[in-house]
Amino acid sequence: MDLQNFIGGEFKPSLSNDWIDILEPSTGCKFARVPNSSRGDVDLAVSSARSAFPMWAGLESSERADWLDKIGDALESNYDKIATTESRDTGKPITLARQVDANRSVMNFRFFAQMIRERRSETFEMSDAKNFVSYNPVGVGALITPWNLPLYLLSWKVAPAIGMGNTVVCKPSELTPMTANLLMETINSVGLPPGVVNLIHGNGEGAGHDLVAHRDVNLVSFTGGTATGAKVASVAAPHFKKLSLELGGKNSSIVFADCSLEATVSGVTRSAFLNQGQVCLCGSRILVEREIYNDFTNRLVQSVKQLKIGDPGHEETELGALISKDHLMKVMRYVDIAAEEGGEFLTGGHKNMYPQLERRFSDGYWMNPTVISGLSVDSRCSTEEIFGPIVTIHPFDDEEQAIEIANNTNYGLAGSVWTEDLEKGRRVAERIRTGIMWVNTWLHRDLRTPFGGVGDSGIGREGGRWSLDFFSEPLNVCILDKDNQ
Ligand code: TXE
Repeated sequence: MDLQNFIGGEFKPSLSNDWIDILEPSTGCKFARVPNSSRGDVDLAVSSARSAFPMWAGLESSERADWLDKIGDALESNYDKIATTESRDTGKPITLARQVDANRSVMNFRFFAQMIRERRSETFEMSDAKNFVSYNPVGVGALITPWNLPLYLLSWKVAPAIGMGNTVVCKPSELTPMTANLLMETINSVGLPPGVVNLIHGNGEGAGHDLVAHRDVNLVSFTGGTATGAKVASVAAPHFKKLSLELGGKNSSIVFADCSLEATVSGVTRSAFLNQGQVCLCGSRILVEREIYNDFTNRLVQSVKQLKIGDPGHEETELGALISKDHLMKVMRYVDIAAEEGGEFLTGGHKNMYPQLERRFSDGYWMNPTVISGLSVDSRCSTEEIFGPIVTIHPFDDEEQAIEIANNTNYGLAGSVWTEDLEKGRRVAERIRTGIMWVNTWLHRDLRTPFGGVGDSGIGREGGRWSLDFFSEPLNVCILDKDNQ
């Protein structure tokens, strides 16, 4: 299957004759190709978005909200196709693809449709004047997304961006382009005006870079790795493009002795290994109060050993394949690093690296979930983003020490605290240098809340009104009231 770019309401062949193979992570087999788009393709896509901008920006926000609902409804009718496509393209379990990718992508469109309808302009009265704040679209947006939650993250950007009156060019990850293509088919099927949403395929250094650098792109919303985020920022910043960067994470799950043990073991396991640990919010360093360290560690190890790894298409599968061979190699390198750093493998490790699977998966990118103890909290495995099924576990003595350890990475995206003392939970959570903390839960998302990180985890916030703010420019009009002078 050869995918095409979507420009000006049409699927168009790329001007380049260069292709990128799309491989199925569970088998390593090629099943599609995407064009490795050239600068000429980027120019066409940006110019199409630019041409559509005045008409689209001129609509009433309620009209744009109606379009979002139409897209959400059409996506919902493709619910099963989204889930199976996403599961195949990413190697993630089908149940996860349904719950998160299919479900939440539909929700993103509906949620932002409602928020945009309810949004009111603000006024600020002075004794002799009145200020009216309105929110105007920024212009053409570049929306660049990664491979771990392809459609979910793309819909999270497209919906508020076009809802606020911008037109956009999307650049999905070259590793997982299938559901982005499906979204374009959906957008085409509902008849969204041509040029409002465009999509180019291609690699990051080429099409991604050219899109960010394009002089007619006013805004860049990027989710991906920290090193890439730095490159994107260095290209966008000199042109003062509006920029939001949601980057990596190294998040702590802080377990206190007074936690509800069973629920915590299950919550911490899920937080460590969901999507094979390939979620920027995953809790990949587990800090446990010393009093229960041995007991908790034993229970965690039992829980991890019970995780069902295998065919992503099976209903009972809990862990699938990693995204690519390169990524698997990068993650496995941390097993070597952990051994060099003196870690003890409680699950996985060199002796138990690969799961036993059917033959057809022998060329896929598989790895057993790995729990490592005995490492220093400053070790590379405990402070660097691995983005795979590897976690480290460490004891702590008191609240202060837990907070200190949780804050000793350059990242600051998320984290969780597990305790029956909710005051303590909140107190500790509020002292972590990060963007989002959960107490006794994880990945419990209210779409109205801010999402984003600090430090190496990025700049800016999206989500709820923060998305609407990012995808718009506030304009204040101050009118003198002569009668009150
Ligand atoms: O992502 P990249 P990669 C982390 C994780 C992973 C690392 C690298 O640690 O190991 O990042 O992953 C596009 N200009 N996360 O290499 O390269 C690229 O084509 C413009 C965390 O797959 O950051 C893709 O569409 N765009 C993350 C997108 O950026 C560029 C999720 C992300 O790719 C570009 C994924 C450039 N110069 C990985 N170079 C999270 N926060 O959830 C690449 N791209």
